[in-house]
Amino acid sequence: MKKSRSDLATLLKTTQSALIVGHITPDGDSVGSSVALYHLFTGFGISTTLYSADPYPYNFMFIPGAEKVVYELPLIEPDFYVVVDAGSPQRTGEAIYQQMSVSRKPKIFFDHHVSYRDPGAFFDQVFLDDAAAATALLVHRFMKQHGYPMTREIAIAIYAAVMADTGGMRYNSTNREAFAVLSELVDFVEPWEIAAKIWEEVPHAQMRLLAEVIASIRLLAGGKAAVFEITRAQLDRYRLGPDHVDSFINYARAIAGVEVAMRFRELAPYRYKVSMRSKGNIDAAKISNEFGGGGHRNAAGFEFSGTFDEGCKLVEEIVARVAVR
Ligand SMILES: [Mn+2]
Repeated sequence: MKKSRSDLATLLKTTQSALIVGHITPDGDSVGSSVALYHLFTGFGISTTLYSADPYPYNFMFIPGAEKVVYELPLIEPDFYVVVDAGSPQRTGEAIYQQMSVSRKPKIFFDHHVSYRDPGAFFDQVFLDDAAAATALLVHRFMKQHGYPMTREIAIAIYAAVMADTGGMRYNSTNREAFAVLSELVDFVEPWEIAAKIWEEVPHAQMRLLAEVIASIRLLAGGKAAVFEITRAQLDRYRLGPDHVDSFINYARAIAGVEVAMRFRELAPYRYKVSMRSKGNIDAAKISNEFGGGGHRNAAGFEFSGTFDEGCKLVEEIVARVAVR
């Protein structure tokens, strides 16, 4: 027998507890969307666990409520689960994915990634729109739809998430809805303060590593691709985590003539997490799908086995193939 489908608005009135999870190596949208829902749920009197498999990035910890995050799964199961911004339920992390897979509790999905084909098979209710500039905007739509009042805490979370996923309203995903929602939220937040918290609290060690990385950028495919590596030794030397190097790719992408920037971050010997940012004509999601990864048109990623030099060779081939127009 097919289980009856649950919807979030009803769950908020009929349940006592919830667990919210974003994706592994969380970004600002994952954190902001999670925290916004955390405040919404606790406002309904729901005991809410804000869970993450990986640490929240340091520059989004200023969002009120982000400090509530826990990195251990609670022993008691919640009445329902919410997954945000993850692309697929697997990208929430191994432990939580296993738990949700065997659970009969309702599961809700908020996302704007296109890579996941059949969310209805896993989730009871799906808020999915790949035209949304950030998952947090889908949270905002849900609140609007039900007339839930905006608060300062929720506004900060949503504002920060949208700023993060649009690169400060600069990326291709930036649209009318993003501007309209931020404009509405200005009644609740200080825009300059949020921008400063996200981008202008850079540790000195991070800036020094950035200088090293910028000097190492390789231009490939006739200058269409900018590629660089971040090794584990470098992160160790500067005592930095992956969240400190997330923004580096934007400097590679900013070089004139570059259509796609790729960052090879070493996970283990001969194993890299590759992040891609493209400017316009190159479809990053299409490239990453070939490697079993996913993402958006202008921001995608995958894992790569081999040396950095082998990776560069592959980038040359791929870009030569996809950059034809
Ligand atoms: Mn997102």
